[in-house]
Amino acid sequence: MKRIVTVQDISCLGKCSLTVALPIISAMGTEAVILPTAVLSTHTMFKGFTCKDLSDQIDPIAEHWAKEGFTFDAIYTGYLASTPQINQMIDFFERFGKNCLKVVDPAMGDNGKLYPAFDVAFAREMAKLCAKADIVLPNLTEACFMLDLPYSETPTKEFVYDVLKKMTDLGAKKALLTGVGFDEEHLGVVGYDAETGTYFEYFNEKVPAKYHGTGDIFSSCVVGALMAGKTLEEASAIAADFTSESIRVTLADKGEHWYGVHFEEVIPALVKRMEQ
Ligand code: PXL
Repeated sequence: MKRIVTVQDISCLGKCSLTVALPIISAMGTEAVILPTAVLSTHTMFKGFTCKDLSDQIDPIAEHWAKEGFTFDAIYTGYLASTPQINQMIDFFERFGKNCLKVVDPAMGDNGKLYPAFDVAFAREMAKLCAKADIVLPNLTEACFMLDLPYSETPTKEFVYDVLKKMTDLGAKKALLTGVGFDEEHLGVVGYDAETGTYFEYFNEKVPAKYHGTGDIFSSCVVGALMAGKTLEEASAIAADFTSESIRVTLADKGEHWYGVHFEEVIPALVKRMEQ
């Protein structure tokens, strides 16, 4: 069985980061080892959330794993809790990253804004971790902050292609931009493979709602599909369908769960699709 390690926070309530990565990656048939970056009462879109930064645990945990001789098929990083953790992850890549797929979701913002815990300096540092990755999975907000480009709600295809090219110019081999669309009716993902110089895209019908944690759900599903042997293009389509179906079933619940989506209801269909 493939074994990955995912590095992100535990938002105890909020349907994001580790509480979605674990069930999704496990359901897709890969062992998910976790390295928590912080424990929060909820994600940071709630008022008054608590947050315990776990930076001081990262190096001792990595040290123990190295002593035990553990290796990973992939490292997947998500929400990091503070700037020093970016350098800790660069060290972690050095230590465990050989013969291992390195996937970075630079989770730090959406809709043109950074999340409350972050600033522009954090985004610039995050670009350095993206430079060390095989695959980066930013949304347009995160990519624009890292590249110091103006964010647009309605980006042109040329702009999206340019952003992807610039993300890989940082050093990553492949980049996927999530949550982009070129018309009012569709939303999806556009990818670029710098090794072959090719772009690809996959869109679904746009669902008129925004929920938290959907980026984490998408990225977890991409990692799960890659570990199951799918290409990045196939993994993008599987993850985009899973995320958009999760949003659709949540909408039917009359907004009761504004803070996250009912991805649980779509897991059986995802497992079936992975068997094909
Ligand atoms: O879904 C991204 C995310 C992850 N972790 C925490 C967050 C957010 C988004 O707000 O606050 C703690």
